[in-house]
Amino acid sequence: MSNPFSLEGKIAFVTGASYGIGFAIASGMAKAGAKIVFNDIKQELVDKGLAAYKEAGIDAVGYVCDVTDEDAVNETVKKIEEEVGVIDILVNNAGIIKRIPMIEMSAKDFRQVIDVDLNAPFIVSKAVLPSMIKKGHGKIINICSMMSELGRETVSAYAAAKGGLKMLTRNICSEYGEFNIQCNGIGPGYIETPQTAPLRERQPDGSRHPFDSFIVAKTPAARWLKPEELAGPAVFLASEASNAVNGHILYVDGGILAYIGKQPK
Ligand code: NAP
Ligand code: GCO
Repeated sequence: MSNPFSLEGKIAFVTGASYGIGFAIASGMAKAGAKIVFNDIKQELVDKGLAAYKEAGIDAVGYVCDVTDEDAVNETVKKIEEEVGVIDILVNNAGIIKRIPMIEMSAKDFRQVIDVDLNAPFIVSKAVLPSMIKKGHGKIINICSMMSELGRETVSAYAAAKGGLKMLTRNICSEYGEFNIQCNGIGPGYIETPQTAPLRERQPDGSRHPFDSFIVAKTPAARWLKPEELAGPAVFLASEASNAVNGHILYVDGGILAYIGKQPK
């Protein structure tokens, strides 16, 4: 019996994966046998990503593409299909956040976050679905968030986008499950990446950032999680082992959603 967790012979397209969570997920998928394709907005970041993958012994293929630009996405998916092959696994990872109190946030800023974190997963999923349907299988994994379930100050646009991404995940499952396509989400907890670096910056007196201490108290393991800890769940959702899992958001949060938080001393 073949290994149901293997990704041998599969092509995985991970958006925004020059570094951070995308890079960690792509690296885990490569170790499971997948051929990795990724994109980033700037050539210099694609080059940086290619060097990092090479350093990790991964022969990845990179494309410059802004995931919010539908024409560019369609052109890139066409190029991937011609140059690498039909995409079996899509990870909608690319994302931004703007931490601004809602009443101070411009509509332009709000729209930009929605554009990258919600509209883009729609655009990229729409671009890869026809070939998945033709091929008779496909996996789409949307990188959701704690903010798919919870709100907090200053992240109104991001929470709206990630809440919407949870429902887009469920709708792709509902609309395309009959074509043997599984669409699930991963909801990471608080992960040590450039996106959260401002929340972990040491204070001028050398003490921990208040938000850093807050998250440590809200996480049962009393620590921030690492990007690499998302790779195993992503490989599971990308593999045949999860063919009966659809429309599910797998929270990889160290237990945050289950925990009221440590009582302050
Ligand atoms: P990150 O370090 O900021 O990396 C985001 C990546 O997305 C970068 O490579 C970025 O490229 C790329 N990107 C942004 N806008 C893009 C666009 N329009 N087109 C193409 N690529 C674009 O973020 P991360 O922490 O790795 O997060 C990755 C995903 O996980 C995001 O969806 C984020 O919302 C989600 N997430 C993160 C955490 C966390 O704690 N870190 C937790 C839950 C969910 P550039 O450098 O060129 O902008
Ligand atoms: C924030 C953080 C979070 C994480 C992640 C949590 O400002 O609260 O950036 O939003 O990025 O989404 O799951």
